[in-house]
Amino acid sequence: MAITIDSARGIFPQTLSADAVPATIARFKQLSAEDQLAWTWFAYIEMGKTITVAAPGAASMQFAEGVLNQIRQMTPSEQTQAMCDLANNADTPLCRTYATWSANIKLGFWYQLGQWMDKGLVAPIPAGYQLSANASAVLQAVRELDQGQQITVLRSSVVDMGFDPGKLGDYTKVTEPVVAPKDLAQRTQVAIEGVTEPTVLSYMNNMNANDFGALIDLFAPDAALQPPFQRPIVGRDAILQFFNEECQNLNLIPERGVSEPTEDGYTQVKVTGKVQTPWFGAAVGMNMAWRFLLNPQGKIFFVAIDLLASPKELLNLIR
Ligand code: 45D
Repeated sequence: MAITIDSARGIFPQTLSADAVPATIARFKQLSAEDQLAWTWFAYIEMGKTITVAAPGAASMQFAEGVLNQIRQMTPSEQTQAMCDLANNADTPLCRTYATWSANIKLGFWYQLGQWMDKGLVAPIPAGYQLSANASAVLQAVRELDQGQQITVLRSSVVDMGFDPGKLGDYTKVTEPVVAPKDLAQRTQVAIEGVTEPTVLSYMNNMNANDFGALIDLFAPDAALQPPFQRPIVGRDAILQFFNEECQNLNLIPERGVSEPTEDGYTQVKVTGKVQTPWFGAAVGMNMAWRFLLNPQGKIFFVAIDLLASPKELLNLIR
């Protein structure tokens, strides 16, 4: 049977990803807009007791500045309304602008609003706000996740707000500028116990160096990359765009893996390890797996990135 992207998605079927994450997100989405905002506030405050968000770089903030200042000048009830509109995916000019932003700009925007809410410059969640029973249950559910899973739920609550980008029609996406790749002298080299495929090692090293030009050269023209809990991104152009928009300054720390030949001269490789996001740095190591399918030329035909169900999964290299 010929290898397709669909068949590739099923390699290393024993890999247990963190299903609790989409399950929690689905429950969160059922809550009212007010509850969603209060829930996010409580989750964020609680998370902040153990880990803190790093202040976003100046570059990522400047794109949201106009809208942030607009919100700051509103009356408190207008501010609350604007935030509820975002949570409701309403069709307002502000929600439409929000929809054009990359994930990092959305996160930076809320990071700033959160600080202003804390200082009382923007309408806070009313003191004594009572979460509904459902919202309290969802908050309890998120407490039981590991930190990597918690920040993934929080990220998704932010990314899914605003007007539906699919309904915007033609628009220009607002993203941070692409950073220059790291100097050769500053680059680090990973070592992966059990894996020697140069393509896999180069994948990790180039991602860590923000060298997306060299990174995309490792992919076959018809390749696909599947981020956690998402559909595969297909084709080199789309994958490169994703790298530029969403993959700057990640820290990939692969630990171990297995590699074996499969049909038609292809090779399948599974690697497990940690990933750190620039938002939390070394404070949060997400437990991840990479499932690669390399073509006979050694190019990446498919790679899935999974957030793992538990640290135990780091040792699961069963084929
Ligand atoms: O509503 O190999 C308030 C790929 C209350 C690429 C608030 C990857 C009101 C290939 C508190 C103000 C990318 C797939 C809101 C690897 C309110 C590859 C604010 C993986 C919203 C490895 C809330 C990368 C705030 C991965 C400010 C897995 C919340 C990256 C902030 C994962 C939340 C990155 C933040 C993650 C969450 C980042 C900053 C999970 C950041 C999460």
